[in-house]
This record gives sequence, structure tokens and C-alpha cells, in this order.
Amino acid sequence: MTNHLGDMQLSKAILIMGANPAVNHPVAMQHILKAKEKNRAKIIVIDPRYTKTAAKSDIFVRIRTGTDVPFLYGLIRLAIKNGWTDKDFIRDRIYGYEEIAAEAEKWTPEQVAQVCGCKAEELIKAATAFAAAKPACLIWNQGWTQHTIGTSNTRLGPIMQMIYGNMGKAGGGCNILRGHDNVQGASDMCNLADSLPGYYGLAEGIWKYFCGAWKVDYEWMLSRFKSKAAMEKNGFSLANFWMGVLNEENAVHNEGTPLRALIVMGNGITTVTQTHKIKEALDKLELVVFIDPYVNDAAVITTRGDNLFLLPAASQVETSGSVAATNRSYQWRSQVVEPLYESRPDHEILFDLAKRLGFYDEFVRSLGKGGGDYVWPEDATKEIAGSILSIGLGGVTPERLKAHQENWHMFDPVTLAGYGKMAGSYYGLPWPCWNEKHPGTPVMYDVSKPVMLGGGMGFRENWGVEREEADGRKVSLLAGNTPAGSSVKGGYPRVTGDNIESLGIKLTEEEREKVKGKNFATDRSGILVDKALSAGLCPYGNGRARAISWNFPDRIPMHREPLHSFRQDLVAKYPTFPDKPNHWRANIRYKSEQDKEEWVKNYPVNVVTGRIVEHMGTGTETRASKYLAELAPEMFIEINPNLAGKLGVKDGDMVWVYGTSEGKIKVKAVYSWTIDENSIFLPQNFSGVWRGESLASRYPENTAPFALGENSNQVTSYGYDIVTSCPETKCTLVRIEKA
Ligand SMILES: Nc1nc2c(c(=O)[nH]1)N[C@H]1C(S)=C(S)[C@@H](COP(=O)(O)OP(=O)(O)OC[C@H]3O[C@@H](n4cnc5c(=O)[nH]c(N)nc54)[C@H](O)[C@@H]3O)O[C@H]1N2
Ligand SMILES: Nc1nc2c(c(=O)[nH]1)N[C@H]1C(S)=C(S)[C@@H](COP(=O)(O)OP(=O)(O)OC[C@H]3O[C@@H](n4cnc5c(=O)[nH]c(N)nc54)[C@H](O)[C@@H]3O)O[C@H]1N2
Ligand SMILES: [Mo]
Repeated sequence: MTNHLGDMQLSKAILIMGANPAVNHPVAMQHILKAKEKNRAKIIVIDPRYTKTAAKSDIFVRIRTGTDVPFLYGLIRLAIKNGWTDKDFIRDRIYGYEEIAAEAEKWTPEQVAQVCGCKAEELIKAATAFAAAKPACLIWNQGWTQHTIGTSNTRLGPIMQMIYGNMGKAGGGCNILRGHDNVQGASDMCNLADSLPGYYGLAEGIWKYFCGAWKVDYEWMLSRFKSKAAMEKNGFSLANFWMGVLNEENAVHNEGTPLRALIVMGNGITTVTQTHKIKEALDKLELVVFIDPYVNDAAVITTRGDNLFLLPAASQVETSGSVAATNRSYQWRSQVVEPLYESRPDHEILFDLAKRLGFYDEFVRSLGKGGGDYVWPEDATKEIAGSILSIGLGGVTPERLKAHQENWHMFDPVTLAGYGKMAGSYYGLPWPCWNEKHPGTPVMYDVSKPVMLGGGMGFRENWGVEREEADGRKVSLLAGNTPAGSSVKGGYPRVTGDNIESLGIKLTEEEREKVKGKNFATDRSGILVDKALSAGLCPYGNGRARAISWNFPDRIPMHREPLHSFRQDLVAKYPTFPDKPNHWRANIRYKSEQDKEEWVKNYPVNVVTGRIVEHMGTGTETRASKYLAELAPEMFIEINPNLAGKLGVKDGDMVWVYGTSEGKIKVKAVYSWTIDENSIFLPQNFSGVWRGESLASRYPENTAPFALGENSNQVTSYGYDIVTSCPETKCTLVRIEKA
């Protein structure tokens, strides 16, 4: 999220694509409605479904799932044709604009209409309203990410915002509404298979950096892995771990061995596609452990007889510590009650596991004084502040977060600025918060104020200072603008021990020695960051946003039809990617899956999956609430009455929904005009019924949730984002038959 929730009150238009905040982000929705009330902000919703958010919109455009790239190019083309672009921004701060403009040229309103299934006038109306209002923000969420081309959606959105001149401004930017409590913190800590904390990656130098920060020997760390290569490559992803268990061909990507054991901590795992494969994998593994406050619904899907453990975790109200909100701000959380019954907080369980595995000493060596003499959780937050410099967590200390917690009332909710005794910092110290004197950054990429006032941010210089084009031309990747208060005119590289003096900053001999070979993100002495800030420089440099990602499968975002496309006639023109071996250690099918059959012939109904307001995630927690279960007791599909009529399905009838893999679910059909007559809507929030059979008796005594239901991911398609491996739950075909 470049901006923040309160900031949306400053927006004059809000474009919402692939998000339904009225249901999923009620707090964000309050701010959106305030913008409407205070600024007459136009709310523009682009969604395959007429949602509760759409009901509050000024303009609603229905598009087919998976066609946001064409729609965005349509917006960009209209901006160029009508002179709505921010020419200075494009000249000074973007690399690769020309290629984007050339692709956009192909997406006339008529062509967009043809692919997206909307009307040409609808695109023009949305674009005109969006261009007329400044600043305007863009909101997206899972409607954009859960696609084979999810990454292209999330690249093109910000590019569109930059071209329209909305980036780096209060009331503008990209507001990506996040999912779970502390999911931003989980990603900042990189609880992911492709990076060490702080998005540093997995290269040898980074392992060495963290070994230094964690006070452990690099050779010892290396010895924990089967090989150096294994240490430095992506692991399996959440979406494809089952392929590491079941598909023997993938063992070659995993040091010659299939996965044998699984620990699940804080995830439903029936929430990824191909649930039948998850079941097979759970049956086959040698050891399965669920660490969860509830009985994880996945635990009742497996029919294995032994080596299945349920460890009761405490919930978040039974622990304390720092957590990150959707806008990159951190908060201190206090324990409300002691852990109930025999449950234990997650960190205690992990510490015990480290003990049993024999590396507890190394695990806690950097906490407090070392040797197990630490204060929890304060020392953990201090360790984070002392090591995650890449995104600027250096100033996020427990003391500052506690002061913010105690003085909530001393911050402006619209700007986040503190007043009175909290003057000089923004609420929650949104990162980058470079050091203890830095106020945090409420709006990213804002160059209108100096870095020490929470601005001064160009784009990160992350891909070199210069790029050689195919024709041999050399193009600068450094920006052409000068942020307020910057002592360097124009762009400059990320600050390193080697270049800092050429940026006009003087070092003493001793300082020079300390920062030799380091950069701002690996210099734990803090010298590079402190010196850069005092010269008005952002430590990560002032580079250009790259619209071209030369290391991605598509250099610029391109439309590609889903693997199981509703529009077979468009597949030849917009084919998917070639199959991708060793994608997060698994061989993933793309083209061969798309071409396997004419899917839409046998599976003629398009599926939109999403959420309902009453239940959260897989619903493990909310379906265990009597009251919420009463409000939303059963799984259903929303079906357009015209489609239902063709199938002979009455409102309330039970139907079988067959997916393109082996899955099928038996659910109630509910008539609804929210969805077009080619599609159904499937809520993602149920589990505990398997192909028509209730699994209630498989839960340990008295632990079955009050509401059980078929799981949508039995029928969602095979398909994974080409970069992140996020499953394609938003583009699926099914067949429906009356049960
Ligand atoms: N009540 C409740 N709140 C929740 C959650 C919950 O389960 N229940 N989950 C939380 C989590 S983890 C998350 S990540 C967020 C998710 O929040 P959202 O992303 O808002 O959730 P979804 O309902 O999955 O999808 C959003 C919208 O995307 C649309 N959509 C689907 N495909 C496409 C497409 O191809 N293009 C476009 N433009 N739109 C598309 C859907 O119709 C839907 O209206 O919500 C969080 N909040
Ligand atoms: N078809 C379809 N599938 C989807 C989606 C979709 O839109 N459509 N959306 C996807 C998205 S965005 C998401 S985020 C996932 C959500 O999917 P999950 O993350 O699988 O869903 P949750 O129900 O939030 O699961 C969290 C689990 O953590 C447990 N838990 C809660 N608090 C704690 C704690 O403090 N400690 C521990 N150890 N455990 C805890 C809960 O009891 C629960 O079992 O679903 C994904 N799947
Ligand atoms: Mo999510």
C-alpha cells in the first residue's frame, strides 16, 4: 500500500478493481464513503460481480474475470490520446514508458470491449471520470492476484497510476487492501519460500549478512542445508507443496527427495486450489502437524491413521508484540488474557521445536544478551529494527511503538501526523522509518517534502544505474527529478560505502573503514543511513520505476487468457505461457494445460470466487461462532436466474458443481442477479463437507464448527501465477448439474 486508509478521504476519485471492501474491509470502506461525502469523490468499480461495494459506486463496469490487463491498457491509451498524462512524471521517473504506450495503442475501446465483455462507452466513461479528478487512488486486492497473470495486473496498475499523475501524492497512489491481521508483518518478515526477512533474497551475501545479525556462524548455517544450492533457491510454495509430496518428477528440484513432513501453522491449506491433491498429500506424508487454536479443517480431510498431531496454539489476544497494518505501519499489541487451557503462543512452540532439533542457542543468540537472557517480545522487535534495513525498519523500536499505542488520540486519522507530544512522527511509523529520528513515511514516492519530514522518496534504485538496450543504446535508470531537500540534483544510486563520498558526504577515516563494502541495507552501524538522511537523501537512491521487467517472463504486462478460458476463441491470439519447469521447485503446466482440451465445451460456466462478510478465510474460526454460523450456515452458489432456468435449477435446489480437475461439490443454488448469466459466484469460506458427505464425525469430540460446507477449492482450476505461484482461484470453469 503506497498510501493509507485515512488518506483515501483526500481522494477525488477512487478506482476499485478486484476488491470488495464493503464486505472484506469495512474500515477501509468507511474512509471511501467519507471521500464520497466530503469531496463528492467518484467511486468507480470494475468487477465481474455487482458487489455491495458496486452498490455504492457512481460507475460500475462488469468485466470478465482475468481481463484487467486489457482494461488497464484501455485506460492508459485514452489518457495518451486525450492528453491526460503527467508528462513530467513520465519523463523524469519512469523507465520503459514507450513500450507501454506502444502496447496500449492496440487496446482501443472496441478491442477492450471485445476481450473484457464490457461496452466501449463504459470504458470511456470510467476513464473520463477518473482523469477529471485529482488526486485519485487505485484500490485492488485478490481479484487481481489470483491469476496466472496476477503479477501483470499488479504491475500495470501502478504504471497506470503513474501515467495519470496520481503516484506519490496524498489522496492518490495504490491502496492494496491486505487480508489477515498482520499479513503485512508476515510478508515484511518474509514468511515465504523465496527470501530472508526484509525482501533481501537468498543470495550468499545475504545469508552472510543475516548470520552476522543473528550472531551465528555462516558455515554452521550452511551445514543445516543439504547443499549451498538448496539454501539459495526458492522452496516449494504454499500453493504447490503437494506437488513436492506427490509428483516424483519434482524430487530433482528438491535435492532428490520428495517432501516427507509438514507443519501447518496459521493456515487453512484447504484454501489453496486442488483440495483433492492436498488430501492425497496429507495421506501420504510421514508426519503432519497442525498448530492452530482450532481444529484445522484440513486435519479432517485426511484419512491417515497415525502421525497426525494437533497442537493447540494460543490466539493473538493471548500474546503481545509488534504487528504491521495494511499501510506498512507497525503497532504494539498487548496481551488481553493468558493463554487458555493447555494452548501456547506460537513463539513458545517454535522455541521448543528449536530445542528438540538442537539449535535453540543459535536461534535466540541475537535476542537480548544472548544465551537465552532476553525480554520477550521487546527484544524480538529490537532484532528486527537492527537487521531489516532494506525497507527501513531501523526506527521502529518497541519504545516508540508503545508510545504510539498509549497516545492514539494524538494522531490525525487523515494524515497520520502526530501532534502535541507526538509531533514529529506519523502513526505507527509506516516504513520506511529509517532511524530513530525519522518520522515514518505515510505516502510513498512523495518528493514534495524532504526525507526527514516523511517524504523525499524517489523510486528505489534496485536494478542498476544504467541499462543497455537491444540496439546498444545506454539508458539511465536514475531519475531526472530532484526531491525536496535533496543535496544531490537529479537521480542518484542507493547509498553505499563506496559511493557515499561521491555524493558529497564526508566520512572520517574510522567511518570509511566501517562502511567499506557495505550498502545502506547491510551497514548495521547505521552510518550510511544517518549520513544520507542528514544530506536530505533517501538511502535507497532516486531511481526510475521500471515499466519493463527484463527478468520477468513478460517484459511488460501482457494479456494472456486463463488456462481454462471461457473465451476459447481468444486463446490462440492471447495464449498463456510455455510450461514452466522448476517453478518454486515444481514443474508447472501452462500451455500444455490450456491446450489439453477445449475446456469450455465440457465446463461451460465461468466461476468467480470470493468472500462473504460473515466468515473469514477458510472459516475455521468464524464457523465455530454460533452467531456467525447462524447468519451464514451453509455453502451455496450464486447463480443468475437465466442460467439456472436453462439448467432447470430452481432457487434453493441442490446442484453438483464439477471442476476441471477431479473435484466436485454439492451445494445449494441461490438465485442472484449480481452475477452475469455465464457465471456463478462461489464463496471461499467453507470446509468440512466432502463431495456431499459431512465430515462432522471426523472432528475430535465437541470441536466440529457449527457451520460446515463444501470447499470451493475442490473445483477451482489448476493454474498458478507465473512469478509468485499464487493459485488461480479467480478464473475457473465448471459444469453444473441438478443434484
Ligand atoms: N468478511 C471477510 N473479510 C475478509 C476476508 C474474509 O474471508 N471474510 N478475507 C480477508 C483476506 S485474507 C483478504 S486477502 C481480503 C480479500 O479481499 P477482496 O479481494 O476484496 O476479496 P474477494 O471477495 O476474494 O475478491 C474481491 C473481488 O474481486 C472480484 N474479482 C474476481 N475476479 C476478478 C477479476 O478477474 N477482475 C476483477 N476486476 N475483479 C475480480 C470478485 O468478484 C470480488 O468482488 O479480504 C479480507 N477480509
Ligand atoms: N477459492 C478461493 N480460495 C482462496 C481465496 C479466494 O479468494 N478464493 N483467497 C485466498 C486468500 S487471499 C487467503 S489469505 C487464503 C486464506 O486462507 P487461510 O489462511 O487458510 O484461512 P484462515 O481461515 O484465515 O486460516 C487461518 C488458520 O489459522 C488459524 N489461526 C488463527 N489465529 C492463529 C494464531 O494466532 N496462531 C496459529 N498458529 N494459528 C492461528 C485459524 O484457526 C485457521 O485455521 O485463502 C485463499 N484461498
Ligand atoms: Mo488473503
